[in-house]
Amino acid sequence: MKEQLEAIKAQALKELEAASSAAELEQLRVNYLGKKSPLTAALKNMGSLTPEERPIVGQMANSIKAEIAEALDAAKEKIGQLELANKLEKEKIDVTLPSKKCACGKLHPLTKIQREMEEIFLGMGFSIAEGPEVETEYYNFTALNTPEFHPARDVQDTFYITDKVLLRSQTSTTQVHAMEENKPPIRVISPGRVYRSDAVDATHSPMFHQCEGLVIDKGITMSDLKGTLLLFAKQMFGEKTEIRFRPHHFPFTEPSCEVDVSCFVCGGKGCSVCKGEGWIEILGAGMVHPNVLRMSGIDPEEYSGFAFGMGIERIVMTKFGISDMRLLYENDVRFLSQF
Ligand code: 2NM
Repeated sequence: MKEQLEAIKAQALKELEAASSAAELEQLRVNYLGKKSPLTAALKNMGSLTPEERPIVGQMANSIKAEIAEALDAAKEKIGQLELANKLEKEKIDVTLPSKKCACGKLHPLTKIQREMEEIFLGMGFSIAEGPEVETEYYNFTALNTPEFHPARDVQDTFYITDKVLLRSQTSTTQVHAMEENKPPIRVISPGRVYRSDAVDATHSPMFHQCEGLVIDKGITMSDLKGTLLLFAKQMFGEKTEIRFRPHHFPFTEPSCEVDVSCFVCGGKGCSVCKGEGWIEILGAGMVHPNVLRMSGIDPEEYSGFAFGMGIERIVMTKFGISDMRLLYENDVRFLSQF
């Protein structure tokens, strides 16, 4: 019987030694310490022993049980640590690996150029004035010295909401508010959306973006206008850019002019971008008409000012070589991702 018990112990310890997982250990615990273990079976045969032998064998069986239990605990501990180490090794993350590149959104080219313009004029001391896109006829036309029967006022050209309320056709509406609300000196630009009843084609859209500018102070002259626009052109189109003024007419300025920049592609020699001209028209400008100043409460005897206006689409298109304006409104990612 003793030999039998010793053999069970030896076998149990050998199997424990060889076990390599918590599941195997659990199986060994059931096998050697459970109800159907060989130890239990051996103890059931105690009846065949003499009364003297019984307590000795009983003690021996108990101590073997305790030894096996102890060996099991030790093996459990060892395997637990091994399994943890394996798990840690397997789940190790290299935080120094470069991350996956995610598809990144971009600014719309119109937004890009508008912000670039804002930065340039903010740098010259202008502030940004924004206002409503729904305006009255007064702010869109009358306050800007546009005669009552001027064609621009026609329903053919302007979107009217009622008799007197319309979608602004220029952002100078905002500048009229600026003149009414502030005392000179005034230096503002007003970027934003404007609306004109135009059919859609490669160069027209019923909604487009403008950036207009206004400076009013004592002694402002056409040279201030030229200096400001030259600085703007150089920052927008490159340091070598020159500008030229051609006489023009606007109701809100006198004198008025159109302004060209030397072609930023060929430098003025003539190429496909400037259509052989060497110059690209980018804006309209002039000295603010005395009537405009007077109507907004500024004395034209004391103050003078210049103003200018440009279409943002036209500048985006020339700068990026876009030949069809519709591309700017379709939001095709294949197009937008190029800028
Ligand atoms: C242009 C051309 C010339 C202009 C005039 C004004 C205001 F409010 F002072 F009268 N703002 N912008 C102006 C002048 C706009 O756009 C082609």
